[in-house]
Amino acid sequence: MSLLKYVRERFFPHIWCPGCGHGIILNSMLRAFQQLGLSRNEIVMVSGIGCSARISGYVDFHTLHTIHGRALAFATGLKMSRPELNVIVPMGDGDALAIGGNHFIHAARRNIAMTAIIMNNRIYGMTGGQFSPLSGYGISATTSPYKNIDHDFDVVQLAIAAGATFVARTITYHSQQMTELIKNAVLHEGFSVVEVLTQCPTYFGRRNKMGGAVEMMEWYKNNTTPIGSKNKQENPNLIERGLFIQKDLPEYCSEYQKIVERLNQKQ
Ligand SMILES: Cc1ncc(C[n+]2csc(CCOP(=O)(O)OP(=O)(O)O)c2C)c(N)n1
Ligand code: SF4
Repeated sequence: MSLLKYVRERFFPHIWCPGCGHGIILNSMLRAFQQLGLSRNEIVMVSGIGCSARISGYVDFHTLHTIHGRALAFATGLKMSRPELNVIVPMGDGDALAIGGNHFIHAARRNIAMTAIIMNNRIYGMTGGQFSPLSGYGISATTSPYKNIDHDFDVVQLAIAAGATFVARTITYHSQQMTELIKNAVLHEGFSVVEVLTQCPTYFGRRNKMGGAVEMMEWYKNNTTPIGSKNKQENPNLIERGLFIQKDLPEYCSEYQKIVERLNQKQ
């Protein structure tokens, strides 16, 4: 069945550059919702600011396009008042982990049931290609013309350490794996994180001489491997992809509801 029912056709053509990975993520995400049989009214998409965050304009769910770095804070308020809705929060690496880093770790720690999708292109795309905390050492960006001397960190490890109960990573090349992971993330009763390594050919690719979108997708394909694979043992520098952790812990809204019920009984 067509995915068009989920899309606001009146807002097309979209703003993304040719070859940008954000469109692939939108596609995989919509397939996940369709396979779960979700209607438009059951989904709320909350985003901040960035090329990635523009995604919420193109989907015909309940949507909130909020402020840079604060999507998870808005989403938390929304989920607390309407816990029955599926809250999806797509964020760029800057949005989620630079200005929004504090909100990210605390949303993970609370285990509130929503799905954070980190669209990690390792750069600030929207504002012209400044380096982000995920760019990594030795990367060229408009703000590091002599190469970046900041080290990056591992989003998956950070999310697990902060308490996220579902943490996965994939790449735009593996769009079917992305759909599967997003489906399971949405079904998970707790804070779920899906990191997608994606290409920004306009800024990251061009400045770092990685070629166009196809070459960048090939780079990610060749430099990632399934979790625990033989390939990883032989090539420790490969980045693992797949589902890293899924565990059951009390969910924030349910715990809050228990307090409300306890107090109501007392009265
Ligand atoms: C409070 C605030 N600070 C800074 C900005 C400027 N700004 C807009 S988008 C952005 C970063 C975008 O990068 P990312 O979140 O990684 O998304 P991408 O555009 O790469 O998809 C910044 C710094 C802003 N809009 N608001
Ligand atoms: S600047 Fe980069 S992230 Fe933004 S739309 Fe273009 S390719 Fe995508």
